[in-house]
Amino acid sequence: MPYHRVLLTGAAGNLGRVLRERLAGRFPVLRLSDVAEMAPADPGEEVVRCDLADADAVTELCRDVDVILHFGGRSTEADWDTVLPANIIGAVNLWEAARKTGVKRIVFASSNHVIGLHSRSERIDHRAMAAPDCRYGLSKAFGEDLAALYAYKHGIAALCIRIGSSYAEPADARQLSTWMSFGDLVRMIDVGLTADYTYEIVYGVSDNSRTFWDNANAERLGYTPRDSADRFIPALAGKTTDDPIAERTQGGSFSSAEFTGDP
Ligand code: NAI
Ligand code: 15L
Repeated sequence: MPYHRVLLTGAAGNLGRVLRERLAGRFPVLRLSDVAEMAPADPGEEVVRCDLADADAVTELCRDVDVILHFGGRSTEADWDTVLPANIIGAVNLWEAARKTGVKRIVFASSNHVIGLHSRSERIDHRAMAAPDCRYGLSKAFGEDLAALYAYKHGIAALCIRIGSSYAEPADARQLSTWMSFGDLVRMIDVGLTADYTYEIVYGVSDNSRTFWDNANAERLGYTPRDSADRFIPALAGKTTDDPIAERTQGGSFSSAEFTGDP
């Protein structure tokens, strides 16, 4: 891989810690960043504490970086005072820093909550209209559009991965549709690092027979998932909720929280 220094934001988080372990030794330098404390640097690592809302600090963070894996930010619903600086100001700062420092590619951890208000009866692909199910989902939709601006206008390629539910194992009936194994997450990141594209949206999901999503765009780019939530069907198929909005929509409980629309 032609990259010398790879920057991972969100390195203290759940997926950040998984990626730190699984990407170890893959690049000459893995620069790890988060606003929270991280374990000290191992050989081949740099650890840089940085708040994404601090534009000057983010510009310094991006110096001498070849590619960014952007996993940092608020990862669940919250009030605007939390979502705005972490995910909207933070994304603006990151893409602007990338432009200023000459970074040419960003792999973005977007979310299924960009399209969470679509019904589970629909099978949608990457071209479906955005239907954010919460402020957090809207901030990810903004991140995707921001990535498009910088891709088409400034030549910073972006792969926006609308991650479903990435955990060691699926936890409930919904995640039989949305689960992405850690192995498949790394495989998708590899697509983001190596495929030839300017701007793409894909779904971050394993090969689940109950998927809500047509992920042909990811397959076209070279993604071949090796895992599936299907072996958990007997244990989890009955693990539904008694919340009709959550059960009807792809975003689940993110959709139903604060819901005051037409049920
Ligand atoms: P997480 O909440 O465990 O990790 C996010 C990290 O971002 C945290 O360590 C946090 O300290 C850091 N962060 C928050 N605000 C920041 C700021 N202002 N400046 C710098 N760092 C900041 O979340 P997780 O599960 O590891 O997810 C990683 C990314 O993937 C997130 O962007 C999330 O939205 C996205 N994602 C995750 C999914 C999952 O199933 N885990 C599903 C869909 C998207
Ligand atoms: C997300 O975007 C969240 O970051 C994660 O915590 C999960 O809840 C996931 O979506 C999901 O939809 O299961």
